[in-house]
Amino acid sequence: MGRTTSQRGLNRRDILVSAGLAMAFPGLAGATVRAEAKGPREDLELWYDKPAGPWVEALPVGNGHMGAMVYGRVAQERIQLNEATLSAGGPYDPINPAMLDALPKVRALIDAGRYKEASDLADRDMIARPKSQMPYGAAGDLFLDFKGLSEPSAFRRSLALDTAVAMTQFTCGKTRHRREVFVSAPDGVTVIRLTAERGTLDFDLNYRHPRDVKYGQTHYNGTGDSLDVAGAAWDAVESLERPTRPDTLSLKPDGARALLIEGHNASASGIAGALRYAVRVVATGDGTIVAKDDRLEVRGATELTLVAAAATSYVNFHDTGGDPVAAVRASSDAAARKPFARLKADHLAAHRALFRRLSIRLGSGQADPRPTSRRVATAETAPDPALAALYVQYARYLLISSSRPGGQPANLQGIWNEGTNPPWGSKYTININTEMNYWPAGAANLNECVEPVLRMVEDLAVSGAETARKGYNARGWVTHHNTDLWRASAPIDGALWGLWPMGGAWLCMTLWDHYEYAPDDALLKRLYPLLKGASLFFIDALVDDSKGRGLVTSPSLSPENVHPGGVAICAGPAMDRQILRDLFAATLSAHTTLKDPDTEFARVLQDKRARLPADRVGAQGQLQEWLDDWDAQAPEQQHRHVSHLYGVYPSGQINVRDTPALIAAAKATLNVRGDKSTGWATAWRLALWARMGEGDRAHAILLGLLGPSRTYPNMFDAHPPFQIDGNFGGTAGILEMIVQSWGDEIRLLPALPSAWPEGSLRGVRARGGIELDVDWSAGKLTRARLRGTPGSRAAVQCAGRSATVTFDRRGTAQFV
Ligand code: FUC
Repeated sequence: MGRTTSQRGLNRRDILVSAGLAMAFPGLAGATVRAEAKGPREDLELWYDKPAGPWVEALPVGNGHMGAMVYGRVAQERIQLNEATLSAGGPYDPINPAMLDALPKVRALIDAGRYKEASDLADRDMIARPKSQMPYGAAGDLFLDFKGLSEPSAFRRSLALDTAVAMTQFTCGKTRHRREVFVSAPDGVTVIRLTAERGTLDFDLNYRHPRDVKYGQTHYNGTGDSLDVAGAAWDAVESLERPTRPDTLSLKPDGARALLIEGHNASASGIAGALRYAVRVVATGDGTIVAKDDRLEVRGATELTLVAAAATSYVNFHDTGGDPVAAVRASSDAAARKPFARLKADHLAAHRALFRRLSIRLGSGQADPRPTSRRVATAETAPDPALAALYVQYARYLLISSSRPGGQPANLQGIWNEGTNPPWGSKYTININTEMNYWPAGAANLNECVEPVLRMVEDLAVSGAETARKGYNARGWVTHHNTDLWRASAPIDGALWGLWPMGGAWLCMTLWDHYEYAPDDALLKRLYPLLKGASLFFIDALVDDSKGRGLVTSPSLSPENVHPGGVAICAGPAMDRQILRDLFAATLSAHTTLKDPDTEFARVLQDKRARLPADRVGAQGQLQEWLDDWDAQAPEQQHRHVSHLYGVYPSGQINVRDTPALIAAAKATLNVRGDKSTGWATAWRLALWARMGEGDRAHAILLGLLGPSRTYPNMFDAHPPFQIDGNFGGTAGILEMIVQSWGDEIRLLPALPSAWPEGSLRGVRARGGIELDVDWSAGKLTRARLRGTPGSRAAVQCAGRSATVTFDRRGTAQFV
């Protein structure tokens, strides 16, 4: 579709996002916010009738900088904290000094079909030192140890997605307790508000240091009401673990009503911890508040507000010289001076400016009256369309809470992680997982949440230029399958996983997609050097295939999948060719739009693009994962990664309109791979079937994703264990069932499942900077309103009917 700018002033209900946010992120300048309340029957709450037992029952809150998990326990409330830059280690360059010498030898072994030897040599001489990257950590726990409470009645804890407030309410004796927790983006602090009606609040606030935890593969396999949550007893109390406090940890009063915690991050894999961190908690309210030794004591209060700030000395990936104590003092004191009502009002406004842009109703929209955990427990067997809609809004909530302009991108667990030893280091796995985190951002009308990825890629273009030069003697920049807070870009873990030079290129496509959803000249100017640098690397690093089939990446692999040679290392897997076709096309498009005078670069890039081998259909009618037809002999036939289907989704290179033969081959591949996989891999299968127009198949897969083997009671995605990508990928897939935009066309209800005959989706976005409201009934479109740039046009189609709509003076258009 034509290049358009985001619509402005289209609607009286629209309000502009704050100028500050717009300045922080140029792509946002023209974005609008709908302050309209959502449909009256939208179900926007997670709720439970028991306190959280395990971590995956606690409720997440966050502002992209701080995250917290709220347990809603009675006698001892536990609020587990995270700070987005509290990772292990410090600045480091892990490049293997032998890498460049090994490169031609590894390539020659691949050409000779001696894959095992190539893999062994790459393991020894190309994989980084250390071979692991730095894990994300945790910022410890706040414990509120209450005195004199008894077994509660009328217990309820909830997370309201429209307010981003976690609430716990219960009655002990005559006293009604109410606890609210939110993380404010405008004030940069976690706010904990406690009230007691007809009674008092008497507690000590304690802190437990970050520590290793046991990550269960907790599997909520229940289908009945009793298996939904483990829960915690009302008087459950966890240990403060004082005897194991690290020597580097200090807890002390910092003024009469404040507690200051200072600590040091961990070392990992021989990289010394270089960060200091600080947490500061300030109490305001009635009663007696005293900071004493390592705690805050509160007695006889009826209303109390705790503000908690957290910071580290991280400035950027090569500078750890910040002052976290000054930072937490400034933000916690400023917040503590504001009345609670003001803190909450500012938080609500900032959250709703993003959250209220989209509403979704599937089915009747009536909220199921059961606690959320019980809905999840039966989701696979008793379809609950409103739970699918809630899943979409929860993912939007999670993205807003874990990825905001100025912060870090959402990592494997968003911003929420319990211990210092998380699964896969809670890093950025960029052979699918980080990209998947951002799949829904454009359609879900949360473009500015992509801003942290833009800044991460700007960092990677710096660290990755060193890796390109030292490891490949190439220009431009390269990043492999994983990165971390320190923007490490060399291949890690082992040749089976790490030797894949496409991570940066795929991240570039995440940014390009973002640009397509919200076209903006300033953003394009910022993207172009990144695209050009990523392309330059491949101009230098692509080699001729040994069998004359064109230009290939070598060494590379089809992410994490072993071919019949018993290893993953190979040349020119399908996914690499598909990503490069997209990367080069985007680079050439930007080159033209921005009138880059470097015409030689464009000529070379066009030539290289034309020489990338085309997608191939193999002997089983499948889309070939590798250049050779190895698929049927690959040891793991149901492998979770479906990398060679990148071309179908998230890309649109292979699609039902232009390449039906390749779509048939993609279906053959997916039928062998199966519908059930890890959380994120299930979500990818869902999005693929949706993109191919198979709504009922996509819906069947969705039921598995929403059920208790892939969704925890707090609705976090279960890989297992918890990984947030499934929440985001699943949401992208659901939206893809209702509205698609690819190949310069918008498709309405392209994969609507029979299970959702009624519904509406308002405020969804399409590529080209277009926003839509879509309603349907009895499986048929009843209303489709579009908003776009006045005078521009958009091609729309639904159920075989196509039309080109023109946006009027007010930027509105109607298809139905
Ligand atoms: C990739 C996947 C795994 C996991 C990890 C974080 O390596 O293959 O399943 O998601 O990333």
